Amino acid sequence: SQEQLAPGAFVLRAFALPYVQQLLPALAAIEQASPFRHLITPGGFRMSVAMTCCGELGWTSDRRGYRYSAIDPDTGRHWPPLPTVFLQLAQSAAAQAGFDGFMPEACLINRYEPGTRLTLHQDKDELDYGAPIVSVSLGIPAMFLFGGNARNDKAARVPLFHGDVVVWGGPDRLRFHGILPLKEAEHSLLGRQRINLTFRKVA
Ligand code: MD5
Ligand code: FE
Repeated sequence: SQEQLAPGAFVLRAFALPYVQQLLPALAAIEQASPFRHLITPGGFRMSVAMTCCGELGWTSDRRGYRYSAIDPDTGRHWPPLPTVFLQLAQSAAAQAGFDGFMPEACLINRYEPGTRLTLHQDKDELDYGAPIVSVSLGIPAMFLFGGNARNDKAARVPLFHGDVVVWGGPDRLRFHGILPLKEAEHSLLGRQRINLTFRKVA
């Protein structure tokens, strides 16, 4: 099923389910090459979300700022390449929402455990705001906060479940958004965690 949250925001419920069996081993290999880590924000706070990346570019943060980089600062090596199944999923979801020819350079991988949250923010480190962002939810459920173009705009709450994909494009690409602290839960394949993949065209 397809829900439209806003003119440029589409929830594709269960869209990723046919890919899960191939996604999980690919994810395990990425984790082994570039392990999850808790990044430090420029303000000095440790993020409660654990993160890694794959693709030509990965997103990272430290006291000096946020940036995309071809090198994983924790390993000194390139990020692992984007697995074919990741690209196939991202491109077919983007096309389903009306964005043909989506070519992401980066896949950010966020890991949440019960209690983990992501405070309201905008994603503004990409140069090409015309391209969509594709987000894939796996594992235990989360409550997504979909805000407006100003931090204080009231945010809608959208539950996201295992296999759901959201595509943000056009006018809704720069909305404030976040994730409420996850409730205690266990998923049959992923255990006590939620994994979120976000595919981005950076440059
Ligand atoms: C998550 N991750 O569930 C979310 C999914 C992040 C992040 O927010 O920055 O890693 S991506 C949600 C998103 C991305 C871009 C635009 C909008 C939402 N939006 O305009 O609402 O871990
Ligand atoms: Fe974000």
